[in-house]
Amino acid sequence: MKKFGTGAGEVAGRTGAHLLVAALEAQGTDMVFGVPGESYLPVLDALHDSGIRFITCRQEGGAAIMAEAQGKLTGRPGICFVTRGPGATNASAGVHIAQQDATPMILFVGQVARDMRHRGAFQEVDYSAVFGSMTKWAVEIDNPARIPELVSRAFRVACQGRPGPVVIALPEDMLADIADAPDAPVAAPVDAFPDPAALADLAGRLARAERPVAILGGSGWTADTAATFTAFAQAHDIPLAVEFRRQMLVDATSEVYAGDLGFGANPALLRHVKGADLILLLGGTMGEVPSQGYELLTIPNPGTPLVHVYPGAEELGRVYQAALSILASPRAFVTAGLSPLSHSVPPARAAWRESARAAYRAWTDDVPANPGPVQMAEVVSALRALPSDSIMCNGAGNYAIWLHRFHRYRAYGTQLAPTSGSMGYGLPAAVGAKLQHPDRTVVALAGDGCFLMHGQEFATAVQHGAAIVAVVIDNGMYGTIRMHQEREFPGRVLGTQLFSPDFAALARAYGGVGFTVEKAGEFQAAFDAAIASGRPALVHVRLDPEAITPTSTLTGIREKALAG
Ligand SMILES: Cc1ncc(C[n+]2csc(CCOP(=O)(O)OP(=O)(O)O)c2C)c(N)n1
Ligand SMILES: [Mg+2]
Repeated sequence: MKKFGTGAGEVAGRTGAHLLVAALEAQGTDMVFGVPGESYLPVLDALHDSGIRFITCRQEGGAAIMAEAQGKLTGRPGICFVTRGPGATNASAGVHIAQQDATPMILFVGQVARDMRHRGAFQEVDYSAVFGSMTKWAVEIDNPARIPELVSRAFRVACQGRPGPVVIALPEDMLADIADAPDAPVAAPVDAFPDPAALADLAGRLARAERPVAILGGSGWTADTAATFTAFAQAHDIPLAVEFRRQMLVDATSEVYAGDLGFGANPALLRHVKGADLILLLGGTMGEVPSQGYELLTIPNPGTPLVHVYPGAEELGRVYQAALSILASPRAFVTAGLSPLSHSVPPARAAWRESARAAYRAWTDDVPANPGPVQMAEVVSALRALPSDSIMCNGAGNYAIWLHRFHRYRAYGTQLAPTSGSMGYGLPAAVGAKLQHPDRTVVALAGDGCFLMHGQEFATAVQHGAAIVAVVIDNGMYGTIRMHQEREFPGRVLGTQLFSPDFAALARAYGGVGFTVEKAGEFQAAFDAAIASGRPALVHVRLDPEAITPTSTLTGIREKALAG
């Protein structure tokens, strides 16, 4: 590392860029994602001599998503570097996902020189204004001596309470300035722990409940806490549901797992939630999607007694006035809160738990046959057969319905899926995940629309040796929107048709391997070969456009709408 001496080897200071890289190293960062820019050249130079790996990406949205995915997997902020203006606005795709998913993440952005600000200088952006509502904190550092202070604070802000993204703007001249400042210690975020009186209250409620349901969601979990809570639920016959895209919080083979509250949720699960006499909401918020458009619980009085456990006070009582609010992260609640909740189980509960479980099995065991030769059941069965630590990544599109409904997520850290419904997430998330866990199978499931939103990051996978497997479900359209179009304006198709490239050839052109599946019975062999190749691979699945959901066809939806 370049240091600046006043004589006899004495260190008088470091550049802002060196202070920044040292601050990241002090927090344990060993990998960052980004697209380079002239606005932060000194940082690239400082990274040159560091132990931090810079993953060069092709578009800042992809880079930010990779960082967000790492944040989801590790619980520590994923780090992304982008240039000012267009780099920052491209990266906003990942920042918004981190905000909605409560994922710790820090985006560093170049900024115009300090003496040029507020003139509309080249690529100038007011970061607090642009990112203010999308982040927990957006800050510009104009004094290099404050880098250790503000970067360590950013790590805390990103992790503490409700986790989320932080944006730090770095004026380019500041990065070259020299300052004398000691490194800050590693930020050790603190957890909110449950109040013993609240736990005693909850223990009484649980002991009396004949039809409890626990709904798990949010972030701030670990593999241990998720498994421990499931074991508690098993010992006490409490059915577990999860919020939208949080399937990995409960082992789907566990006898307490009752399914997910996503789009198109199992009507029998909704009946169980509505019929519950106690709802324990742990780590989630029952936002628009899990609450089925704010219909499942009434606002502000949820109707059913609700106990809400959440790591940020600002969320407790924001929408629902719970019977009992507990300020605690899922991790802290499970660590400190479960023994006081031990109780003898009312006899009615076993049947209640079994009925919720039976409803889940009936909804998810068998994948219905679909129109056309290639069967989505083949895709699901190949995914189910993967090792239980395999990581499934997806964006938005009807193709994801099969994954969310039928795949058996077995463990925490095996699902990367944006609750914000952001298309294009799966591929870059898979690259971030594979670089984090090179020994695991990482699958990016995408539609023909979804894949090309960040498809260029397949080049990043090849360049950095991330042997992901992309499975592209190609139905020749933005299927979800076409489905809504047929429902609302039957037969008046506009803007939803897609003409796509030969995806397998595209993967090969990038330097990966590609397979095409267009007949029944071909998928498993192609998928196995993709994994066995040990290289970034893509399986292009041609799906009949009529196969719009597991249980409906496009024509059926149109005819129903026309019939009025
Ligand atoms: C970034 C972004 N843009 C647009 C949308 C709206 N949208 C949701 S699903 C969808 C179509 C997805 O198409 P595809 O990936 O091909 O999946 P399919 O529904 O056809 O299975 C669109 C356009 C979105 N969710 N995210
Ligand atoms: Mg499609």
